[in-house]
Amino acid sequence: MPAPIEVFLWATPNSWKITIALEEMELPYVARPVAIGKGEQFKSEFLAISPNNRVPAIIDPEGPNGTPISVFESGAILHYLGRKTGKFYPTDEHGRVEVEQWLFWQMAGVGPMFGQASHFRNYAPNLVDDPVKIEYSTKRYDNEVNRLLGVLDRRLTNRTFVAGEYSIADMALYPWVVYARGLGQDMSAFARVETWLDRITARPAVQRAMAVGADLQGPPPARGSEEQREFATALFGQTAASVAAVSSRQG
Ligand SMILES: N[C@@H](CCC(=O)N[C@@H](CS)C(=O)NCC(=O)O)C(=O)O
Repeated sequence: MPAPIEVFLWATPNSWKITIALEEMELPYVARPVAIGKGEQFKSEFLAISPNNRVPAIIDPEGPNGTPISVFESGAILHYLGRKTGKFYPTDEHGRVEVEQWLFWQMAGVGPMFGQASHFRNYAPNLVDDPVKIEYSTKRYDNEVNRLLGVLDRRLTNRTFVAGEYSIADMALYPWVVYARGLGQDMSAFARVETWLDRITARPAVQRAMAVGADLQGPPPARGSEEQREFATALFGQTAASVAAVSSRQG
């Protein structure tokens, strides 16, 4: 039995990409929660493996040549796990490029845009008094989510998965796209996306993966509460100087 991979995560779509891959690849792992709403991502031991102060990150004690390796950025982790196991990541160049372009599309488009849409819908209204101030941003990111769902829907015409066989590209997309159901979009306009989501949701490995850490995060903290102040400072007030200051205080 190989030593378990340590997965530094929180209850977030980027983290679930990795638990999905680990479950599907049948790799043993252990979850190491990082409470990002409380600022644990700034601790120096976490920054040593994830210098961007973001989850997910992994430590594989049995990395290349049997030596430990740490990896941050979910796309890099998925590539690493795909290469390590030879699963869900084709080795022929045509298949590989197909998977990579949709994986990069997720990393550069879907993740950031859906993330901002969620911020302006779920968090900003609790932080900004005047709703008019966030109207433009909310619309801007809602439109992007809508456009990207349209791209995915077109891509899934006559396809079961996004890039040939079920792959790390589907694993990267799934947790974000399933999240779009709660972002105010009319999903009936994206019937192929819905079918693809249902197909992946039915996979037992995906169900196990999405349950990991699901109990860690509740709803956004109440407006004006101390918890909300701590949460907003940890997550939305970050600058280079603040990260350096918090990290040196936390050690
Ligand atoms: N591009 C990164 C994004 C990771 C990311 O944004 N993670 C969020 C949770 S989904 C996080 O750790 N936030 C903590 C923070 O903002 O400090 C990846 O895909 O790994």
